[in-house]
Amino acid sequence: MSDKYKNTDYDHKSVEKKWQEVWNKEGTYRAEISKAINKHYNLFMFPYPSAEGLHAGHAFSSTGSDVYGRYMRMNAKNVFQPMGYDSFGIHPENYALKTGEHPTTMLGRTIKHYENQFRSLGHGYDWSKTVTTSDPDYYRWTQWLFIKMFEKGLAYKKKAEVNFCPSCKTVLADEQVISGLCERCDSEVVKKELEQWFFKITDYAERLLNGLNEIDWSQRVVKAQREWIGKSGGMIIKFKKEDSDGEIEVFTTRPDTLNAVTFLATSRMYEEGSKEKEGKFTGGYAISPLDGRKIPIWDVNYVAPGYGTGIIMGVPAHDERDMEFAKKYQIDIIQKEPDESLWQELEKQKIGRKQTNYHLRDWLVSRQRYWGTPIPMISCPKCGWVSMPEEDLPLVLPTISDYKPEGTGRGPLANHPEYYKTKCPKCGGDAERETDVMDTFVDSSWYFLRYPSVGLNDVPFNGEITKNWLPVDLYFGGAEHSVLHLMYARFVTMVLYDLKLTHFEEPFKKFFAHGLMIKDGAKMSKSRGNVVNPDEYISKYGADTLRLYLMFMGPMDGYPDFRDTGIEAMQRFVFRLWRLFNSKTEENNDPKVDIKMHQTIKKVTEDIEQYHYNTAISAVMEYVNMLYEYKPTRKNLEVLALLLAPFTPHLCEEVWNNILGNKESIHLASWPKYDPKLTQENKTVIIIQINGKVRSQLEVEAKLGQNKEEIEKLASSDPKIEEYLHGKDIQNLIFVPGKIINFVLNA
Ligand code: ANZ
Ligand code: ZN
Repeated sequence: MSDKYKNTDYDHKSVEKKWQEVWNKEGTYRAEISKAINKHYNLFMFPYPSAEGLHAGHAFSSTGSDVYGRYMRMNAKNVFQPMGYDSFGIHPENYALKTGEHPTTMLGRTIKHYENQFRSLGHGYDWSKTVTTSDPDYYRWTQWLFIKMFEKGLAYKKKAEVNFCPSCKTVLADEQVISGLCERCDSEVVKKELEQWFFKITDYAERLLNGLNEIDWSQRVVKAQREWIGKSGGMIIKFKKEDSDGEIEVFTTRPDTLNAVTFLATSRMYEEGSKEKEGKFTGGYAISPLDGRKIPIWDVNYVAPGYGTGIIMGVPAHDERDMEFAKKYQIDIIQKEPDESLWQELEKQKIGRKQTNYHLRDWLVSRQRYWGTPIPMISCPKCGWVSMPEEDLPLVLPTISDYKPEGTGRGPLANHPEYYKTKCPKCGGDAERETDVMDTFVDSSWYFLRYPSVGLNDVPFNGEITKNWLPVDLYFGGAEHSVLHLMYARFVTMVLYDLKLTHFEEPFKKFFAHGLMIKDGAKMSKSRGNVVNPDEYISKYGADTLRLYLMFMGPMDGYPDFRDTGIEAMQRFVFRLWRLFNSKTEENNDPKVDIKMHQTIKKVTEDIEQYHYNTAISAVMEYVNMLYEYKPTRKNLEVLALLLAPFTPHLCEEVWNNILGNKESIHLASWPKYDPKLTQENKTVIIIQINGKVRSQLEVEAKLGQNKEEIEKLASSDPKIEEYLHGKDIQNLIFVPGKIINFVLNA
């Protein structure tokens, strides 16, 4: 063991910088793309570079993904962990408008900063395989994808009433309208009739639904996708009009309630997000097919056009919305029990026909903005819509300065004849390019296919490489993408499968939805002034302390609370680790320590596999306590370094090389194995309280749990507890053997 560390404090700045340079130089995290045996494709959702840099939420979630990737690498997996930038779209464009720069200039700066931050966090990305969606080398293939969609009849243009945000001056997909308001700026969304491009995702509704049974995803995300697809089995029922030969068809999931219908309602007054039910009697009547009753026809605001037939049968007795409406307008209410036999009856008499409906709508992919992938379509007066020849791609987005949206219903490119005036690829006559650009979700719908093939310029993704590396083994990302990005990526993958370009229908075998980090008990926001800038914390405490603290705060899928006092306590723990690694080792110690070591390996292994990083770290802390008490063997320290390597990669690399004297990177070393004979437990859990409030817990040998002094010692060195004790006097200590230890502190 080297002497030079004795009594020296741990200098995170020089250690972290040194190892980041070494990893970069030696390509420690480069995947061997050509050698795909035992592969693990570890993907994290790439960010929008639409601010000066990453925020602490990114640091939290990306560390969660990195820990898993590092763990898999130490388990002999050939890990591929890339990073890139979702750099087109309204988020970066708005940010550029704010800073008064052209998006290209702005992104040149911010992307560099994002990359430096990812590096300074110590993440093990393969930087030789990065994608930037606004780069022509990338978006030429997004355009290629659009053309494939068009050729397959899955891209079409139609006049549609669309959601329009007057403040963002653009069209929004249904998913981007949250109870009538724009998801980005909260302005009230209005309806506009515009010609729009759509992708026919509805053709895939049933497959998108069935595929959910095949994948291992966070259950809340699966549930959100099911609901978004919204399959319902129902019936279309025909009503005759009273005064003409006309017929009205309604869609219902409850034909068994037809005997209690008292009105029909059309969608003619439909409004998005309105709460109060409104309506107007049309003056017309229909005839109930069951008993010939006269049924008034109303126009109402709560029936949506474009779902079912856009007309409903109102059954106040069995439907709450209809009841509310009927009461308000004094429409009859008939109390009759539902009649199951009507399902058969109505079909037999040809009054009704069974129909399956989906809530899923076609994906609106055109945007009247500037900063997006240009749509490679040409409108010819003779030939109609013609796609560009593939060999002419990329269709480069021109650099223009008047890119601010005007809200006229046409994008800024429509002011640039030098861009849109062209010739028809079919007949050679005068024609015009589409001036809308694509929704950013098209860019991100296929980026995971590009990563392993980055550098190949003649194909979007190489067949052999794709066969070897896809699907993604673990996708780590935010639950807010449950229905947009994750649905679109699945859809696009299925289309490519049908085109025989991929061998799988589901792109992400596993998806883990991480939680959201908060600060001092509240959501982070600029107005609250509680936004955590990871750079400051890395500089003050080091990336390892930050990583360890982020992973220790709470469950990865919860709402962990970031507190400055917490990270300070974690820094003291990191120093404690450092002193331990630098202490003298023994050749043999108490057999208890060996048992604890094997139990810790088991616990950390099992916890990491379930992303329970916080409890894995707690187990390591208990082990550290024991090593302080009994003096470690060299083996004990080796195991400690290995178990912590995914969490504190720099410190462990330093220890591995310069204290334990190994030659290769700890991150390429093997994960420790435990001996099952040594891990059988006889344990109790001691609850640790501060002033009667539960603050942490200890898992200890049953016998040890009876010992007041020992438990006091262990409990006070738990960083969560240390944080409370720091600088305070203990007035009283209450100990219930085997159960509770309560520190009573003065105020
Ligand atoms: C009569 C009835 C009686 C209904 C009852 C429900 C309960 P899901 O499951 O979402 O498919 N509906 C049909 N078309 C609609 C539209 N365009 N806008 C708003 N509501 C519409 O729900 C289908 C049910 O929602 C249909 O069944 C219809 O109301 C209503 F006790 O018909 B029901
Ligand atoms: Zn033509």
